[in-house]
Amino acid sequence: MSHLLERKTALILGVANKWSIAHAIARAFVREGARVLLTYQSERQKLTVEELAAEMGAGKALPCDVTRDQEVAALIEQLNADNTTLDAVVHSIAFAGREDLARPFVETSREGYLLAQEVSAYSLVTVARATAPLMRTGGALLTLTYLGSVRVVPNYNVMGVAKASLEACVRYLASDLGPLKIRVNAISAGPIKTASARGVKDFSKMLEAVPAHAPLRRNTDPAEVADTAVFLASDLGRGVTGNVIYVDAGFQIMGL
Ligand code: 1JT
Repeated sequence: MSHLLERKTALILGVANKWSIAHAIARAFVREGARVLLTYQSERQKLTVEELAAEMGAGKALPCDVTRDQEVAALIEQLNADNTTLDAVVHSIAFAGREDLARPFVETSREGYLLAQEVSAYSLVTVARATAPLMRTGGALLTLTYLGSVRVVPNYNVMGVAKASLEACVRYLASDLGPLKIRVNAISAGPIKTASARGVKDFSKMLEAVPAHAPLRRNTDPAEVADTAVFLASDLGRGVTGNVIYVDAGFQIMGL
């Protein structure tokens, strides 16, 4: 089971710190022999992501705020200048206003709704369009989602609607990019205590509730999400596209 990603290059967007799901994915990709390139959102994150890249043996850290077209274009230009061919792209990016994850969903403002959609769903379309030409011999595009897209999970609110949109984007992109041998899939992870999740109202309560109901009687480990990402990015995943794979200790199958 070793070196499933030998001779592959992966671009990973969304490493913010060592608790990021993208960080676990990057480490697993390096373990499997991939050359890994990371991006960071702002100058504020530059040093942290550069240090994490060096620590895990990733190749490079490049700036890219996915809501700025010029930054996405500059990233692609840089990769082209370096003669980079991509085999895998991981999109692990989401944002919503804190107040929208605490008040009733019915109170969601137009601005809050559009912001969550832009950063959390439309950015996958941006990334797909920009990176597809670099996946010269085909490739795998992956994103992260959560059960709140298809079920009502208290407080997930506007993010649930954005993730529903993201999952639909996965299907339409898989259809468009399939002829180019680019596969597009999402991993629906169980709740994980990342920096983003930490600020969310009642998040700790949810982490405590999952083990009581999940078939595996425990929470989700970022390392097992990462191993599913390895599978999807590797040739083992070659027949899988347009899917949402649940890595959630089985929680999603339960009715009660
Ligand atoms: C964002 C945040 C996206 C938290 C997220 C997220 N995707 C999953 N989580 C964790 C989570 C959050 C809530 C939840 C269940 C899981 C924070 C803001 C940026 C985007 O509700 C039950 C609220």
